Amino acid sequence: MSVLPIVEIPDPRLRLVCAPVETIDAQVRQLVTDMTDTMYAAHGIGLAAIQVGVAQRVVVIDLQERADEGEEADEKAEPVRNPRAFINPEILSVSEETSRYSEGCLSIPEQYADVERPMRCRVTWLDVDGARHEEDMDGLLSTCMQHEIDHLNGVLFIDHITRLKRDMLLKKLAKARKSAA
Ligand code: GNR
Ligand code: NI
Repeated sequence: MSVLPIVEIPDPRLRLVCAPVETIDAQVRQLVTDMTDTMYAAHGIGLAAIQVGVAQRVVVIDLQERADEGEEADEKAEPVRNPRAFINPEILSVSEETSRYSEGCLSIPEQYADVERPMRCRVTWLDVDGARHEEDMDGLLSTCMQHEIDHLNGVLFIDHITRLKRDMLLKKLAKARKSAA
């Protein structure tokens, strides 16, 4: 179990286009394990490999949605962990309809902005055993997957907002870092 340090802006590695995984070997599986540990430790719902400094097309996601809707709901229940790994994920198609979600990013700590994206997407990827999958995604999973695939291409959620909003957000981040230092 390894929790890895998370790369934050303005680290230039976050702007790299990551390379596809050629062989799913023990090293890739260890990366997936470490990324999953890191995502949970940072209380994120997703993580791309470049956020731990590895320029490969690997993503982990766990929306940590409580699977307890119903009469047996226990307010104190731990969220059910259901980590998913996506190797070489690709968007096959997106819906015309869009949605807005207040996004955050572990590489841009504690800053949030509304981002408009296609509401649904169809995604293909390989799992850690090399099996290919295809799935229609919507809701938060669709948003998160698009956010993570952006990371694989060197794109951050702040690239999707107006310059005015981006400048304000970056100023707030600089201020927060200054007062933390
Ligand atoms: O933890 C995260 N929350 C989140 C909220 C809305 C849209 C996307 C995300 S992903 C983010 C973790 C992260 O930075 N992944 O790259
Ligand atoms: Ni992110």
